[in-house]
Amino acid sequence: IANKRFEVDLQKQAISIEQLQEGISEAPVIRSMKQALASSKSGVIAEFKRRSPSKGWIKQNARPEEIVLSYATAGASALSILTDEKFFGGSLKDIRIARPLVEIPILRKDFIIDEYQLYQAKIVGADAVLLIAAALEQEKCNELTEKAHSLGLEVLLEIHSSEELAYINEKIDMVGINNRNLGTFFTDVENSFRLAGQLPQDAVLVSESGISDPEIVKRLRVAGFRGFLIGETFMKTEQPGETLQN
Ligand code: IGP
Repeated sequence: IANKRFEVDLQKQAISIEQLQEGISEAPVIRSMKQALASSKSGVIAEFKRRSPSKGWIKQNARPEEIVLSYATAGASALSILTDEKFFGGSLKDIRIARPLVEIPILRKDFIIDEYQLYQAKIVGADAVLLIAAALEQEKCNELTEKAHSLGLEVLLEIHSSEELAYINEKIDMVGINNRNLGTFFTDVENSFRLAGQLPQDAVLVSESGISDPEIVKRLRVAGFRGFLIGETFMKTEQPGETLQN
């Protein structure tokens, strides 16, 4: 079912869930991001994004063909691919293109509020999805987590403050602390250190946003973080993969 028209219709949510369900059996088996982070060396989740609300265009014509392989070769443990079109200039197609090029797990990074988006993620070959506590009622978040699991997708739950700790439960695969305030776009990695002590010891912890140098990664690792989600620091350079390598 992977033809050009399909891609456009999928993005527009113009294909029925029933039809997508048929396609799911053809979707690739998941590569566990949770395991990749728990076991691997770098823990870096390298992000592909062309623009952001805070920075505008970072790399308008970036092609996943050129960047994701260089991320993987440079030692990324996983990829994060922005599929939001309006704010991040991404699309589901970026995941479809990236999937056969790398073996590391791929996170669909988007504002997920509906199960349809989980089907989209699975169909194009994502292994995990982001669920943002600030964008979801707790019950809805639990529902989407269960649905994601039933489709063979893992969940990275994003929280930003201690008020959102209640969203964490044993079903969540990975917990991300966003260092970016979604209201002001201001980033402060200290947010990860502040919240680290309040998080379950056995959770796979990810620090997200505003990570700009290897020293910070070292300190985050000591604080218990296993994953480091890094976008702009790589994307703004000429050769994002080489920047990760260095
Ligand atoms: C990456 P940065 O500062 O390294 O580019 O950040 C990632 O954490 C950021 O893109 C992000 C995001 C999000 C984007 C974190 N949570 C939710 C969109 C939606």
